[in-house]
Amino acid sequence: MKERSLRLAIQKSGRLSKKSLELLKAAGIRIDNYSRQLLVKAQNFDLEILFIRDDDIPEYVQDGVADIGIVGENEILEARKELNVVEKLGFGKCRLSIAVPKHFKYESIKDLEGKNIATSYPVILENFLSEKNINASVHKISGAVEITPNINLADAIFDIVSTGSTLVSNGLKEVEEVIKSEAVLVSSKNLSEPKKALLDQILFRIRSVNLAKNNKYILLNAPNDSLDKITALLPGIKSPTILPLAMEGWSSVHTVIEEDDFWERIENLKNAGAQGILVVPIEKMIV
Ligand code: PRT
Ligand code: ZN
Repeated sequence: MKERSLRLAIQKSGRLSKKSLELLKAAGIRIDNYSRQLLVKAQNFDLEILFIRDDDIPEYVQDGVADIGIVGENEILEARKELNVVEKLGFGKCRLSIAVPKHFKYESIKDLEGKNIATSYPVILENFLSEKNINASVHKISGAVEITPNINLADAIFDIVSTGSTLVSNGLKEVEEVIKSEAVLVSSKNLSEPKKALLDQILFRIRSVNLAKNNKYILLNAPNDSLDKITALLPGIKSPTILPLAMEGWSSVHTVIEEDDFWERIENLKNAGAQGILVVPIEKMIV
């Protein structure tokens, strides 16, 4: 019997859905007509996509109902499932923090002793409190955690924070950052060899896409007597390409630089004599 395709679980509708689909598309995996279906086959890759709630993804992947999944690290830690985290994906970034009403005189974690804390992530919170030797009562609440202190249901909350504006608009302040999280690609611990090979192919594509996103192709002109200074400022994948310009005494320099320290590097390049700097996005990058 032919083994079924590799099956990927992604969030059906929520904060990670759009980015997960965009990543598949950028990796050249085509899925048509996916609206409102639970399970869809990719057009041009031996892959099925299962659309489910994010809370269910860790369990489905552990049990082998899906082979791989895209989910927030927070959901994996909370679910305590045995999974392999294959790759961090760089989207869905947030932190999970403890927050208290803004007038609460908070000096240290000891101020949480004996308090009631509401959260949708009791496992992560209990681990943190026991690591810090704090006895507090943890109440599991499934939604709108941020309103509980205002209605006297809790003294503090533990929740996902991204910009922090939800906390502020509920009169709360962030006092302890417990973990950082982002979307990750996870896989079941017992994939068959053919499925592992498919996963490797997908992973190779995802890495090329994400690497390209974090890098820019840069072209600039420089007088030949500044070339040493300029190439010293450019890391490149190997080393920069240098081509003579039609104008005597000038060259064109091409290389790849990382997005992170981009502006700082451009500034240094200008100071070293670079002119006509062009910066171009890269679509895929294979190293
Ligand atoms: O229906 P389903 O169960 O699939 O979805 P869900 O409602 O449980 O999850 P969803 O779609 O809200 O979030 C999915 C994942 O996105 C989370 O598990 C996190 O890994 C990640 N993520 C990233 C976030 C946020 N950022 C975020 N800001 N998840 C939730 N939030 C909430 C947060 O709780 C707060 O109440 O957004 C609100 C606004 O945040 P501020 O700080 O920007 O105001
Ligand atoms: Zn959920």
